[in-house]
Formats: sequence, structure tokens, C-alpha cells
Amino acid sequence: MRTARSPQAGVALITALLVMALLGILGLTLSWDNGLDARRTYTMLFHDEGSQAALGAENWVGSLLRDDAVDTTTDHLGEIWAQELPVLPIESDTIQGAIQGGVEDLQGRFNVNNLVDGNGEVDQDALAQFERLLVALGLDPRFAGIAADWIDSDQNPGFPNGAEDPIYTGMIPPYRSADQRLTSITELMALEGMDKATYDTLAPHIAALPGNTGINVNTATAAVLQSLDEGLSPQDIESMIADREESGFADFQNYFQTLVPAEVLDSLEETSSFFQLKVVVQIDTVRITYYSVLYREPSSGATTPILRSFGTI
Ligand SMILES: [Ca+2]
Ligand SMILES: [Ca+2]
Repeated sequence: MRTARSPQAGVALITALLVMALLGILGLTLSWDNGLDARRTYTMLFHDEGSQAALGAENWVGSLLRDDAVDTTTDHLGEIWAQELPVLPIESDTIQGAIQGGVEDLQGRFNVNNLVDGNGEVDQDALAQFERLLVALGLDPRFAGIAADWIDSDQNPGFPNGAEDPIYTGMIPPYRSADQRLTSITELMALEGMDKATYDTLAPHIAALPGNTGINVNTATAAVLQSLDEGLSPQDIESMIADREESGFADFQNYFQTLVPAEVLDSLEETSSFFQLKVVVQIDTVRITYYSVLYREPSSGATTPILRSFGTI
């Protein structure tokens, strides 16, 4: 004889199934959270390891530059420090990755802080040189006057090209000019009329170094060489670059004597004190880009980082 199942048995079965389902979801959530936690921890660990590797590379480049100062009397693009660092593997029991990078001579560029003298007043020779650099790069030369106003200590707009606070405070959002030397060339993005394309074209040829600095003709970019005098033709620049190849100019003062005015000749050098290191470290999926401006003391060669940044200069 068949007996009817009790309704309580059905409820118990459904409850048991529900409990199983909930336990399943709970288990899945826990393992998902656990996976995320582990990933987060690894990322933090790899970021930390990557930063340490970048600082290690900075230290190594510092000793490379110090040795160079002790061993050589000039700085040129044929030297060891100027070569791109090959991709080096980072290998340990727990970490697999790679590190690569390079050093650039910042005195091969135009120092925008040369636009003002020690009193914060515009240096007319530097202003004219910056205009020539902009023209050499196919850019609007009026940015030279606008940059000079941004850096000079007064609030008198330069003529015909300039911009002081009345221009910037009228913008949305409003801001004010720096009226002091730059620590980063990225500040030029704030100049009146500046756009990304102009900035990107200009950036590889300029630097923001402390105080007034000379230009190293052995490492100067073609556009910076072109900016030394308006009489220089593109052919002159081609021959200059050919003549300095491998070991720099044999006698740069003699070479440039007839090519540039005396005040420009005075600002030329064949050694450098400011370098920019760029290091890229990749560990697992973590990628770190590290920039460091290095100052090398001329006599001892002791090299010190003066500005460090992650991600962008
Ligand atoms: Ca050297
Ligand atoms: Ca000003």
C-alpha cells in the first residue's frame, strides 16, 4: 500500500537544496575574494620590487657617470653612458621581469630657465635663441616671449609677444603665471595658446635646469645647434653632426668661433653636469616608468639625483 509523502519531507528537501546552493555561492565568493586579495598583494609586492630595481639602476648609472668624469675630459654621444641600456632580465625564485632604460644629456637641450638672469629679468640673447629654436622646429616663435613672461619675476607683458596674470586670470579655470624658474618643462603646457602637439615637438629639445647652464655642442640636438645662430643652414647642421660623430668636436671653440657670435660662443661647452635617466621595469603585469634628473659635480664626478618622478617627467 502506497503512503502519501508528507508535505514536510518536500519542504525539507527544498531547504536542503537551498542551503547547498547558498553554500556554493558563498564558497565561490570566498575564493573569488581570496583570488583578488592575492592578486592585490602580488601587485603591491611587484610594484615595490620594481621601484627598488629602478633605484638600483639609478645608482648604477650614477657610478657610470662618476667613472666617466674621472676617465674623460669631454662628454659626447659615443660614450658608454649615452648608449641605450640593453634589456636586462630580473630573475629570482619568485620574480620574473625585465629592466631597460637610457640616459640623455640635458645640456644637449635648451634650458628654458636661461630665459631669465640672476635677477629674474629676461635675458634677451636667450630669448632670441629660444625663438630660433622654435622656428627650427617649425613652431610659432611667439611662445618664446610668452614663456619668458611666465618665468620672469615681473608682471610687465613682453612686447610684441607676452602674457602675464591678466591673461591667465581671465581663463576658465583662472590661474596665475609662475614668475619664477621652472622645475619641470611640463609647466609650459600652462602657457597661453600652448597645445599638446606643440609641446610634444618642443619637449625633446628643452630642459628645466637649476640656474643658467651652457649647451654641450657634442650632444646638442640638431634643432638646438640650429638655434645657435640664424645664419646657420640645414647643411651647416648636417656637417656639424658629421664632424662631431664618434668622439665629439676636436676643438669646439675653434670650430664655432666663426659660426656664432661671441656671446653664444661663451655659452658653449663640451662637458655636461645634468643628465636624465629613464628606466622601465616590467615585473609580471606591473610596469613602472621611472625618471630621474641627475646632477654630476664637475670636479669629483659625484652624481646626485635632484628630481625623481614615476610615470611622467
Ligand atoms: Ca665624458
Ligand atoms: Ca612674469
